[in-house]
Amino acid sequence: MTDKLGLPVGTTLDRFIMRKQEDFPYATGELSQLLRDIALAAKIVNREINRAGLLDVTGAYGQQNVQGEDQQKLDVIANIRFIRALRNGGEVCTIISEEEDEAIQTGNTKGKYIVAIDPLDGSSNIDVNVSIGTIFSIYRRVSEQGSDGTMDDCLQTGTKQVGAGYIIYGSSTMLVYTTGNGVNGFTYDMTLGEFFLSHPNIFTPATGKIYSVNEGSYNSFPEGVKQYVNYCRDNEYSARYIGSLVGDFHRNLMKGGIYIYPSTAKAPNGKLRLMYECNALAFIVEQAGGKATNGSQRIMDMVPTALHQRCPLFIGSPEMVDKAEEFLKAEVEVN
Ligand code: AHM
Ligand code: MG
Repeated sequence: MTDKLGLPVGTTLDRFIMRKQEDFPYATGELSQLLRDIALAAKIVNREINRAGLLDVTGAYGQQNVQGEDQQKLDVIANIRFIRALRNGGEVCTIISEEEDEAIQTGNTKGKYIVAIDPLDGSSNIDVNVSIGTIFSIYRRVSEQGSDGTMDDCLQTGTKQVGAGYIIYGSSTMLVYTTGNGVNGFTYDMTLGEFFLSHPNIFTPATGKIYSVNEGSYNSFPEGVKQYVNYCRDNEYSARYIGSLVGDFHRNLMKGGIYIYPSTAKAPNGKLRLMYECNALAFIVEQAGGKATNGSQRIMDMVPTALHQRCPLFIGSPEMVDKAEEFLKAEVEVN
């Protein structure tokens, strides 16, 4: 099995990134280096996650451990690790993170790139040994190099992403990413400390039989979403929802399915964030032949107005997303 470049399964991530770069004669190698920085931080975070139960890093931030030291929650640790790796790398001028209120200037004013990151998604699963993930998007800055990144650099539409990916810390750890030329997945070999190409050229099935939505909130779903969920039930689809977006998304990407986080009474704009979660996964799913919308509009066309903006998300196999949208459209027409 090979990827689009003919690289065989078992190729290391480093070699893979290098080969991709060779295909662009004018590439400076900065994006390649940035991806390596992310992979390095992922290895470190993976190590912390694997030892979580032993390290007093689970539980709420602000608590103290038995030695009276401040505990750091794993998502705070992950945030620190990724920011440090990106700052040390030098290619990124500005980072926006789900864990930070404001944009972080790295001080690398010559850096060409902006990174948007959810360092550790699936907070409710962190303490209980269920799959969690990191999600990232990479943008090219629009302002001149030589100063800090601006709000315009940070608030670009999803179509401007030059790269996006996620790391899933699950039964094995995988890094899946795209730079706009297909999606490839790499599995981490802990004994060698390397990611190896294991899932070249990922394509998602056009349709599937898995739906992932928090049905506990069913009563406050919009009518169209209720009807789509009823349609899934009537057709005996499998409900699969672990409450870790990366885990639910990854399963559906591989097997065919739809993930939905609609607007609810508690979360009128949905819960997920456009810049840290939705755009990256939308880019990946589209590159894999899938679809991502907010119910009526393509996620990657949404114009962001705030760093922490939320939006509903319908993502996965294209025919399933289309079907869900049909129900939503019918609801709008009735009203
Ligand atoms: P987080 O960024 O605080 O971790 O929240 C995002 C997570 C997603 O991973 C998951 O799909 C969703 O929240 C689950 O939310 P809910 O418990 O409302 O179903
Ligand atoms: Mg999150």
